[in-house]
Amino acid sequence: MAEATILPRAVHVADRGRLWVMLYLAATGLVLILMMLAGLLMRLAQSGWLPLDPALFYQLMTVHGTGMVGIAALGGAAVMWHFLSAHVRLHSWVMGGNLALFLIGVVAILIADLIGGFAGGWTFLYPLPAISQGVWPVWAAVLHLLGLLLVGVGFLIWCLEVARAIIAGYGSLARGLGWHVLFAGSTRDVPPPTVVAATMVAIVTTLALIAGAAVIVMSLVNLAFPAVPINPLLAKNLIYFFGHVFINATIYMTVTVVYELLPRMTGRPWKTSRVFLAAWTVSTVMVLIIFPHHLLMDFAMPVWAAALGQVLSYVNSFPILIVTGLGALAIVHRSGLKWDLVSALLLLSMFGWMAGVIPAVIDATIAVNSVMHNTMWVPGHFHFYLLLGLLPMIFALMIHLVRHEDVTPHGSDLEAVLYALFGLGFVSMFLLGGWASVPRRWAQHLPEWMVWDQIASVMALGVIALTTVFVARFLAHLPALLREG
Ligand code: HEM
Ligand SMILES: [Cu+2]
Repeated sequence: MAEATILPRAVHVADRGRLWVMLYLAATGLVLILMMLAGLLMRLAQSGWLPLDPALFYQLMTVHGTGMVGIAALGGAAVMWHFLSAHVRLHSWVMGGNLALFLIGVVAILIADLIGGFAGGWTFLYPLPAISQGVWPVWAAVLHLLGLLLVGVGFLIWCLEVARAIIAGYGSLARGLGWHVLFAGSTRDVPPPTVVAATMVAIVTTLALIAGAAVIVMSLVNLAFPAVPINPLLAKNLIYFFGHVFINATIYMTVTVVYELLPRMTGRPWKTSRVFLAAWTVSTVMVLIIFPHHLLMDFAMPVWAAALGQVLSYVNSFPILIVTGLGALAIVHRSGLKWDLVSALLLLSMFGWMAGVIPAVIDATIAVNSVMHNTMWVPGHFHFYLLLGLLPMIFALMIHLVRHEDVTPHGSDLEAVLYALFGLGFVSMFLLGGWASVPRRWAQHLPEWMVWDQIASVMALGVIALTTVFVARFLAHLPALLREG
């Protein structure tokens, strides 16, 4: 393997940032398994196999949705920081500060949801937090939103540090996106793919978090002074701008593992082409403006916004997917890449991301959305790209960090194959349910729907078992890694 000779192994240099990356990954792994178990409980309840109080179902749904989105960001932050720190100088205390705020926020959210009974969903759509019809007290809604705010502030500081480091290293965010190369044909200071992705993430996540914080503060004011109303359409726009951009950015964080590891494993560098830069710039703009695809059924929205939401959703996903997918294929093709657990996870992630976009694009079509809106199709599409696209990227870094040789032991790639099969089975059941118009977010299902719920429960068990194998491998080596670091 040419790994050590072709590219600098700067990321392997012991430093404090590395320690934080390890702790992030450990926290990600543990919370991930817990949240998956919460998901399993929900699926078992829908299957009719587990009697679960509907109020508890919605609390678990809120904990699961919020927790998973948070964990996607935490794991994504670990991956991106790990690779970005080889290209720019980052202050590692920011990682510690963000983790502290994250954990305090998580405790607040767990108390608010599981003890206080808050169950307004991860989208906390106004005016639901304030109007619970007595299901949860006001303090629970307040505590949940405060917890979210803490997590958001932590990530905002984190994003600003990433932006600062890129500006210090490359001159400006525009140069981080490679505009001097793209528009002026410069060949100097060409940003590597990881820097381009990180620049995009810093820009869009900062904007998302500001909108999120604004609407959370507005909701908190409304909870304290119910006489002060919020324009519901404004609140919904802010929430879905925040939610859409934030969760989308997590996969732009994790994709850096593909840009960095595939080249090392094949000895072929991933060059930054102008097409690559153009794709990232186009997506930077579009990911910010396509969120109205979450409001296609809101008649109060202007028609042009819905039309833009549909058309741009088609265009948005493809540029980065194509440059990443084709780039990965070009690097892997006849490279002699050894088939092991890490390479299998990376290739699975490319598949999961690309295939997962298809049901998303279908749902962003207004004519389809009128039927599919709020059916199981929606969790079908996002579980697809998060479970089979985003998570394998995070697992790939975990396993990469603990393998002693350049490849993992022979046969371990079977674990990735099994994970893919169980995962595909699991998400297909959501999609099939959606196809049959089974509504999403229903604690209890009709007997006709239960067969999909039951198969999904069995598949979820497999997904959880393999996730536990990946995470346990990482955790088992963690003490040794921390001592090295
Ligand atoms: C074994 C793995 C998993 C299981 C069993 C599971 C199960 C579920 C179930 C049953 C629902 C509710 C569906 C409904 O009736 O509307 C749900 C919703 C959700 N899940 Fe998962 N899930 C898993 C993994 C994930 C992962 C990996 C993520 C993200 C990284 C995720 C994010 C979400 C989100 C954001 C929601 C929406 C909650 C809401 O509607 O407010 N899940 N999941
Ligand atoms: Cu969206």
